[in-house]
Amino acid sequence: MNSAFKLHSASSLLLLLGGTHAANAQQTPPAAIITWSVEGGESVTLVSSGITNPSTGWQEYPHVWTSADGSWSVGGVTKVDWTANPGAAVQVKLEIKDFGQVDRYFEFSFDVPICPTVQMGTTIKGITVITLTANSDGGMMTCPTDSDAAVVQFMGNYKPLLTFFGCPFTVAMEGSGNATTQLNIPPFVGPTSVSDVGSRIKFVLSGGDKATVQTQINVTANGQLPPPCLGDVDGNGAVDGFDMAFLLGYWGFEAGCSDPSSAADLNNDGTIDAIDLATMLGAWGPCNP
Ligand SMILES: [Ca+2]
Ligand SMILES: [Ca+2]
Repeated sequence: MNSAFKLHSASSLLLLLGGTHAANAQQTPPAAIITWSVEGGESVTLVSSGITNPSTGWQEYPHVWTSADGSWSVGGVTKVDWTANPGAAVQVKLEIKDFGQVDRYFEFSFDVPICPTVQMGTTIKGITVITLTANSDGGMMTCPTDSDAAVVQFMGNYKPLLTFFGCPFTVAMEGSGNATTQLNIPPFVGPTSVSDVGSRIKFVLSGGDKATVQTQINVTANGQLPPPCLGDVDGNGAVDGFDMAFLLGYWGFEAGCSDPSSAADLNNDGTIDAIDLATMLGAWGPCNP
């Protein structure tokens, strides 16, 4: 520890003793990654920080896109239930409209962070409902012809977990109206830990028609985490000097829930500050003595 760090630590303690607690700030959520491509064109990646719905506590990532010539549009929202800790729920709704006269190939992916990470083994289940709304000429949704195509593929930790609706796949209507197909994903044992959930969707939609894709994925922790020891950052069974040095080393940091520094954000308000230091001092000593 150099002298500058000691000085910094000392002034931090003085700040604690003399200052007032800052108002709780909303924790900065990590970004979701949403990617789309139309007609096999270059993929467009959107990094969205989203908003927290104050009434539900869910994190919501809205997304709306329209083509430059107005021939197609995509709208929807991805929602993540962080309050389900130690599990998580993810809902995605996409509405795709092809206003033109030609069939178009749409491709989407999304990856949303789960905070905190679900650990101790996971069980995953889900459901996808695809609805085709056809105009008077009828309509059709099919999967593309490339060999790796999947109409819906579920991801965890950025790796494929399950692939469904492999080609050939068709939802068709004669005349105007709706055609719906539903996919239930029975519960299955997932990865040991899951830090993000996503899906991949590819299909061709006929001109003049609309498709709605709604997906829900639930991740449940199989095991029980050991009882928490607030302030024991390194998990050595005591709140001690290492933990204090860690906290002071990240003093003033904005701690996103996926950042290593978030271990020192003991009150989960997104900032490492005097409140956390006071909490640590209050818990000083062995865990569960
Ligand atoms: Ca410790
Ligand atoms: Ca804090």
